Amino acid sequence: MILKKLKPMPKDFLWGASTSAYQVEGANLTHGKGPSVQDIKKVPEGTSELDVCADFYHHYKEDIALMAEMGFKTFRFSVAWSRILPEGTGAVNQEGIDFYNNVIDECLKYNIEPLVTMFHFDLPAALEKKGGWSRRESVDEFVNFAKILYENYGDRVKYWLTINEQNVLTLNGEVIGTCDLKGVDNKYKKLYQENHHMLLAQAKAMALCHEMVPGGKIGPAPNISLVYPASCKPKDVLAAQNLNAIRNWLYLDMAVFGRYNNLVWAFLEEHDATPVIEDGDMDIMASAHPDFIGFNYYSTATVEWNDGTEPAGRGDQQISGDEPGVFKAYPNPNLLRTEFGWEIDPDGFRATMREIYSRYHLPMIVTENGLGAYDKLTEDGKVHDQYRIEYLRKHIEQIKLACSEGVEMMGYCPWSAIDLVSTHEGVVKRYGFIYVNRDEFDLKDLARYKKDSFYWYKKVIETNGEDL
Ligand code: BGP
Repeated sequence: MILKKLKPMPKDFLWGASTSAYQVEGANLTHGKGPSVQDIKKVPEGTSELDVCADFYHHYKEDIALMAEMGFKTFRFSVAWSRILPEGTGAVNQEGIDFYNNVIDECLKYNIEPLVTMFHFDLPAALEKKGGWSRRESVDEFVNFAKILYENYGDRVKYWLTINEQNVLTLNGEVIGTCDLKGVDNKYKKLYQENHHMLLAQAKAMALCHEMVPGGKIGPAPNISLVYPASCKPKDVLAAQNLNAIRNWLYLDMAVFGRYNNLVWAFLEEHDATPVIEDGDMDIMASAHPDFIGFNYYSTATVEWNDGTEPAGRGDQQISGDEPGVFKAYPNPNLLRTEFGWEIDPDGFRATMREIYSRYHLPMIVTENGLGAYDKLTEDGKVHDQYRIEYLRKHIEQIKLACSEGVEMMGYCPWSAIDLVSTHEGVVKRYGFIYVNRDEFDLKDLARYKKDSFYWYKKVIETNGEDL
């Protein structure tokens, strides 16, 4: 459909951007914080440790002031579970509670609505040592953490996200450093049991939010990429449906309808990997409801039929691996790629928004979207990131089109508000509107510089998306 008359963006549209605790804060083993799985993982060769990152822990006032200067209506950040509870359960670290109190108050000072992710890839290492999400106890541990967050911040935080990219945790945990499958007999059995516990924890946390936070709104935050068939061969269409179910719909069907997607269930039966479901679990899943859907979007995925004769292949958040007998990744020849090999597909963004909305009919907020690049700081302190502006402009255009087509969009939070450490590609893969002056190993002065995209996004927000 080509629309000539676009509707204006919703008046209270939440323009903002995102970060996550372990990638931005630094101070990872100080101020009472316990280690998380990210702090004990083997750092990929040639990339920095997480002890400093962008040093948001010490720069948050300056950084939030810059976000306010851009006109942010919201700021999505995550709480490091092990900063609040160094052991994952038990004693609370008051300094951690205070830190996020300060961050929240600083946002509110500028009328920036905090959008808080409860868990973004950084399970406390103490819990991981006991078996992490594979244990049934992990459900209560997460709910206990959620309760502490609601008690402490629920008077000021209205918007909550449960688990960042649970689908990436399940499908690509080894790449992002959240799990180790060496020596595991049936990886599906392990991963989907953990996944079941996370789904249950999410359902309970959503219900508890509605009980404890007056006017609180909560939703999931999976990474959703619509999957295309490589051709119109019927078998390629089946392969695309397979990956759509495994990668996307399992998570949203469960969050919204409280039921297992049938294709995924059949896949798990086939691999002797159905999770143990205790009495009452499915009632809990079915009775919890999100108020909105948060989702991260970087690109679509394309797959072809896989007859099962080739071995499995590994991908990352955006590059699909191969699953024998289920799907095989297919590089889309119609799309350009970022310097880091991720496909760029703004039209696919609209297709993804349309599809999610037609399945679930809930308002949506984009919790991540953006371009990782090797930005360069010029001698006069500028960063000319026209490529990022182009990327974001094309994606925002698609939000405007989707809104005009009746899709309910609440907000847009690109990744990332400020430069931070990538999940597995170091500091050199930058996403921010704000440049942080450091290299992989040379911390320099950590000074903040406004990139060209900073001024551009400020104008976009000022005009509520009219002036792109
Ligand atoms: C998402 C994660 C983020 C973020 C982003 C970019 O999967 O939620 O934490 O890092 O991807 O990925 P990367 O850092 O690998 O470029």
